[in-house]
Amino acid sequence: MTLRSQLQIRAREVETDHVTDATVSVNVVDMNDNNPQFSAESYSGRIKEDSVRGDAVTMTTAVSASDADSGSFANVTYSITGGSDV
Ligand SMILES: [Ca+2]
Repeated sequence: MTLRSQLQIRAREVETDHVTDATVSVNVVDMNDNNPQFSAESYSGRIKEDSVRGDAVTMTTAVSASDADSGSFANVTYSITGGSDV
Protein backbone atom coordinates (compact mmCIF):
# COMPACT_ATOMS: atom_id res chain seq x y z
CA MET A 1 0.00 0.00 0.00
CA THR A 2 1.22 3.50 -0.81
CA LEU A 3 0.13 6.39 1.37
CA ARG A 4 0.21 10.00 0.18
CA SER A 5 0.58 12.94 2.51
CA GLN A 6 0.59 16.64 1.69
CA LEU A 7 2.53 19.10 3.79
CA GLN A 8 2.41 22.90 3.67
CA ILE A 9 5.77 24.61 4.07
CA ARG A 10 6.68 28.27 4.47
CA ALA A 11 9.92 30.10 3.75
CA ARG A 12 10.45 33.32 5.68
CA GLU A 13 13.04 35.96 4.88
CA VAL A 14 14.74 36.95 8.09
CA GLU A 15 15.37 40.65 7.34
CA THR A 16 11.99 41.61 5.84
CA ASP A 17 9.70 38.89 7.18
CA HIS A 18 8.49 38.24 3.59
CA VAL A 19 7.02 34.77 3.22
CA THR A 20 6.16 32.31 0.50
CA ASP A 21 4.26 29.05 0.81
CA ALA A 22 4.43 25.77 -1.06
CA THR A 23 3.03 22.28 -0.83
CA VAL A 24 5.13 19.17 -0.56
CA SER A 25 3.57 15.84 -1.55
CA VAL A 26 5.13 12.83 0.11
CA ASN A 27 4.42 9.32 -1.14
CA VAL A 28 5.06 6.77 1.56
CA VAL A 29 6.07 3.70 -0.41
CA ASP A 30 5.26 0.24 0.84
CA MET A 31 8.15 -1.89 2.02
CA ASN A 32 8.36 -5.65 1.99
CA ASP A 33 8.09 -5.83 5.75
CA ASN A 34 5.36 -8.44 6.27
CA ASN A 35 5.70 -12.21 6.21
CA PRO A 36 3.00 -14.32 4.59
CA GLN A 37 0.48 -15.72 7.04
CA PHE A 38 -1.44 -18.97 6.60
CA SER A 39 -5.19 -18.74 7.16
CA ALA A 40 -5.00 -21.73 9.54
CA GLU A 41 -2.32 -23.40 11.67
CA SER A 42 -2.83 -26.78 9.99
CA TYR A 43 -4.70 -28.33 7.08
CA SER A 44 -5.82 -31.86 6.33
CA GLY A 45 -6.45 -33.79 3.15
CA ARG A 46 -7.14 -37.33 1.87
CA ILE A 47 -5.57 -39.52 -0.76
CA LYS A 48 -6.14 -43.20 -1.64
CA GLU A 49 -3.55 -45.65 -0.34
CA ASP A 50 -2.86 -46.99 -3.84
CA SER A 51 -2.13 -43.56 -5.23
CA VAL A 52 0.90 -43.00 -7.38
CA ARG A 53 3.28 -40.09 -7.63
CA GLY A 54 1.51 -37.07 -9.06
CA ASP A 55 -1.98 -37.97 -7.81
CA ALA A 56 -3.80 -35.07 -6.20
CA VAL A 57 -4.58 -34.82 -2.50
CA THR A 58 -8.17 -33.81 -1.76
CA MET A 59 -7.98 -31.05 0.79
CA THR A 60 -10.70 -30.55 3.40
CA THR A 61 -9.92 -26.85 3.43
CA ALA A 62 -7.98 -25.05 0.74
CA VAL A 63 -4.46 -24.10 1.77
CA SER A 64 -4.18 -20.34 1.68
CA ALA A 65 -1.71 -17.73 2.83
CA SER A 66 -1.80 -13.97 2.42
CA ASP A 67 0.67 -11.14 2.82
CA ALA A 68 -0.21 -7.66 4.06
CA ASP A 69 2.23 -5.96 1.70
CA SER A 70 1.19 -4.73 -1.74
CA GLY A 71 2.15 -5.59 -5.31
CA SER A 72 4.96 -8.05 -5.83
CA PHE A 73 5.82 -7.79 -2.12
CA ALA A 74 2.63 -9.74 -1.44
CA ASN A 75 3.19 -12.56 -3.93
CA VAL A 76 3.05 -15.93 -2.20
CA THR A 77 4.34 -19.28 -3.45
CA TYR A 78 3.99 -22.67 -1.76
CA SER A 79 6.39 -25.55 -1.35
CA ILE A 80 6.54 -28.71 0.73
CA THR A 81 9.51 -28.44 3.07
CA GLY A 82 9.13 -31.63 5.11
CA GLY A 83 6.77 -34.29 6.27
CA SER A 84 6.41 -37.79 7.60
CA ASP A 85 5.52 -41.14 6.06
CA VAL A 86 2.21 -42.71 7.03
CA1 LIG B 1 5.78 -9.49 2.09
